This record gives sequence, C-alpha cells and structure tokens, in this order.
Amino acid sequence: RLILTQVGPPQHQAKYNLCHGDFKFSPQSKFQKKLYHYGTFPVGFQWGVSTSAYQIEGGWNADGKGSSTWDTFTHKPGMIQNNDNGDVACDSYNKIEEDLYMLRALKVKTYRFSLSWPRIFPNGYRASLNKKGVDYYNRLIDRLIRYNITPMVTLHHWDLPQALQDINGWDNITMIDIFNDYCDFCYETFGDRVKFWMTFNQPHTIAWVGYGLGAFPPNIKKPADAPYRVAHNLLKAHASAYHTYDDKYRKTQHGLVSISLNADWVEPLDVNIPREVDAADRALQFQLGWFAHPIFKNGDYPDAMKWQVGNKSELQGLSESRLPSFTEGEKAYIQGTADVFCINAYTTRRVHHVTSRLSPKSYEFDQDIAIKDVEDSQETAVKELRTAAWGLRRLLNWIKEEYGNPEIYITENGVSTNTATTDDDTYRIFFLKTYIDEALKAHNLDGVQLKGYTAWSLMDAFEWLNGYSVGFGLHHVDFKHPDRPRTPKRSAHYYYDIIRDNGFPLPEEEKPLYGNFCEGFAWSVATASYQVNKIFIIVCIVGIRISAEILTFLCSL
Ligand code: PNW
Repeated sequence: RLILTQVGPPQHQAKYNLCHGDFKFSPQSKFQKKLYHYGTFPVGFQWGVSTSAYQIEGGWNADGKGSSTWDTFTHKPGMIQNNDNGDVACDSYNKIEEDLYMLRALKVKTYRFSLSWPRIFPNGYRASLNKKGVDYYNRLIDRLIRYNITPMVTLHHWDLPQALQDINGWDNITMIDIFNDYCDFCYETFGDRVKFWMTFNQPHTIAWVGYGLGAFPPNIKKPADAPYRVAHNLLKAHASAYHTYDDKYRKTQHGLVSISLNADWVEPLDVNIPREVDAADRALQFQLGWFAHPIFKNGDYPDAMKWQVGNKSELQGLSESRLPSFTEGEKAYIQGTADVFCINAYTTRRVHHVTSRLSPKSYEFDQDIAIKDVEDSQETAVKELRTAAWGLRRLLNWIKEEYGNPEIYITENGVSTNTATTDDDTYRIFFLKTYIDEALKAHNLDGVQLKGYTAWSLMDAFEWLNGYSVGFGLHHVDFKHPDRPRTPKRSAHYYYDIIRDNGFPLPEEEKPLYGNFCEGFAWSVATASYQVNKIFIIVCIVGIRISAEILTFLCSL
C-alpha cells in the first residue's frame, strides 16, 4: 500500500499517520496504549520458546566439535563479565531429556533452537563432517516430533566455525557458497522433519556489533565500511540458501525459509515535526530496513540508506558510496527470499534529528540521529533493553504497512532479570502480560497477520557479554551446580496459562460486569421543570397556546 520508490530524501509523511506517534485519529491513540485488551488468538496460533546453541549447549569441544568464534572470544580473559564462557552453559548437549521435560510442561507448540555449525562441520566445510554432532540434532529433533513440538531451526546464531573466521569470516565473499553448502547439508539431513528454517539470527548484530562496534566476535572495529560489506555478503548468503531450498527441497519437504531480523521500535522525539518523524523512520530503515527492504521489497537497500551513506561518502571525498550496490541480477535474486517475516523485538527508543560529524566515518553517524530512552519505559537488568510494551504493537504495524502485510512470527521477545532471582520473577509476568497483549491488539484490532509468538527464553543461559549475571529464562538454571538443575520460575506457570487460554479471554469474574437488561426494560429520560431553562419554558408556553388556539378553532367547525 505504501509506495516508497522515490529517489532523493524520502518524505514518507502518509505512513506516519498510521504508525508513528499518538495521532488523534490513529487506532493506536494515547488512550489505547493504557487499555488492556481481552481476547484470544485464532486456533493454531504458534506458541513457542527459543534458545540458541552457544548459549545453552556447552560441550564446547565434545565429540569432535570444532571451535567457534565465541569459544575463541570467551577464552580470552577480560572479554565477558566475570570471565564467564559457554564451555558448559546449560549443558544441553547432555540434557536433551531435561530440556524436553520443560518444553512438554509448558505445552508449547514450537521450539526455536539453533544448530552449531562447528558441531556439524568442525572446520566449516562439509569434508570435516562430525557424525556425532549430527546425531545430537537428530536425537533432539526426533524427540520434539515425538511430542508434537514443531522444531523451528536457526541455521546460524553467531557461533561461526573459527576456521572460517581465519579466512576473514563474513567479510569474505566466498562465505556465500560455504554457508550455502552448510545449509544444503542441513536441509538434506534434517529437512524431512524440520519445516521451519531461519538462515540467520539477527544479521544486523553480526554486521554492526561484530564488525562495526567490535563488541562481539570477531571483535573488528571498522564502523566505516566493514558492516556494509558484511551485510552485503549476509544478504547474498541468505538468498542463496533460500534458493537452494527452493530448487532442491521445497517440492518434497514443503517447509518454509526465512531469516530472524531484529528491530527496536523507534518513536520520534516530536510527532508534529516532520524532520523528527523522518529521523525515526530513518533509524528503522537503517536497522530493520537494511535487511528487510532487499528481502521483502525490491532486492535493494532502503532509499534512506542509499541517500544518507551516498551523501556522506561524497562529503567525505570518497569516489563511491561506502554502501555497496547490487546489480539488477542480484536484486532479482534477493527479492522475495523469505516465506514469512520473523522478528526479534525487545525495546523501544526515541530518536531525534542531528547533523552528525563526518569524521570518523561510521554507520552510526551516517544516520544523522541521536537516540534517547522513551519516558514511559521501564529499566531492566540489561541497561540497553528498557521495556515499553506499546512499542511492540507499533513495530508490528510498521512491518505490516511497510512490507505489504506479511505473515509475521515473533521469534524472540523477552526480558532479563538478575540471575539471583530464582523463581519469583513478577516483572517477567508483567512483561508477558503486557507485551503479548500489545501483540494481541496488533492482531485483533489492527489486522496484523501474526502467526506465532516465541518467548526468549526457555531457560537462563549464557547471555553473551553479560555472561551468567542476567537471565531471560522462564526457567532458572543453577550454573554453580554440576548438574545444571532447571527450576520453573513463576513466569513459566504464567506463560503456560497464556498458551492454554490462547491469549487473554475476558476473565470469569469480569463477565458479570458485561450484559443486557431484561426484555421490556423501561428506558426513558427525565427532567424537572425548575431545571429546564427559561427559553425552553417560553417555547413550551407559546407552543401550548398555539395548540390550544388550533384546538378551539377545530372545535368551532
Ligand atoms: C538477542 N547486543 O540479541 C539474541 O538473539 C539472543 O541471543 C539474546 O540472548 C537476546 O537478544 C537477549 O539479549 C541481542 O548488542 C542483540 O549486545 C544485540 C545485543 C545482544 C543480544
């Protein structure tokens, strides 16, 4: 519905009326933000929980597994809080039954987990195939199917074989074919049972946090251009893996392929100032649109990105844009390479326009924005991930409008608490109650085609730079105990209730407050003569006099 094809500084004014800000006639007015919506999702809604390999499996060098970039990174002192690492993590490599027990108790329909590439191909290539790694995933998948839990499989959630990083990782164009071959093997091996594939988890994080900020492995700090080159390769690698499924497996396996993208909802500083609204839209385009625009729209980067990076590069005296361009053939190859839209969503931010400095060159400064917290958001154990449930509804609406109402799966959504919180996680209950309700509003009131919700996460796990100090789990894991015992938190019971009820049906105790009076109930209005005003009384008196005269006249006939 929205046409975004103009070249030049984008002026997408019409769109904001639907999605950005508290517009008077917007369905998402100020008032609805605070209202609780009772209702349910349609039958068949896909409720699930999510994890990722490096964060839970452990067994970092068990049975022939190769090293990943995260093994290398965490083994260097000083990189992670308390020098924690994923060597053992939740020990899920040895605890399939324990994990299954939690999944069955929750009665989830889906389980999203990722495959560790170096567990399957220790050096990244097919020739190094590790049968024991394959056996582990076969066992897990078989057990899930046996209990009617649909596996949703992420092919790559950041734990790249170190051997592939040694040839420059995602900054090397040959990775496109190497990744494709790994995916081909996974489809061939697991695709008889796995029908939901995601190529990458959060390519934005790989490109920006890994190669720009350098906070994640491979720890490269080249914010000017490495993230753009890496994203370019990731998009091509994704498209290639999608086409392989299409060409070789779709006909017999009947699954679907997508990619999990992450987005923070971005609210403009002032919705009445077009420049601020443009800045908020630009922020969304630079984060989500970077990947979603090529895949879900036209095979190419958003206009806002092409314009901004192109302009800045010119002002920086470069002969060409730091944002690489696609050939027409590449655009056609990338466009349409996702069967559904998978989104990871956690937080909301507020953005305003600034004219950023030209030096140093950076993806960050290319955006001409400054980021702030939103006022009505709440602090969590991870400082950057404040919660604001209403942002989720707006984000889902933005995706609906921007990408032509695709089917959407929330593949990650959750909140952290300090791991000292073992079971009494009231805040997580509040989080689920409010975030899922906003998702329900998006579905029931706004017509967003939301098909599934996957909570992050099944259990506390290795939380990247934060190590084990914070946990997103519905289950607590005792990381000090050799058996890594898992205990349900209160939120696990609450999520179970939501799944059982398929949302938030109007509670029994509220129902008596809604209803009808009996047949023939006497509806009326009342006045008191003293309370009705003078003019009304004069009109009445005159009326009565005229009526009386007409009556006298009629009688005299
Ligand atoms: C997600 N950062 O992303 C990941 O997909 C999960 O693995 C993770 O556990 C979850 O969020 C909660 O943090 C992240 O920039 C994205 O530091 C970005 C960052 C961290 C995690």
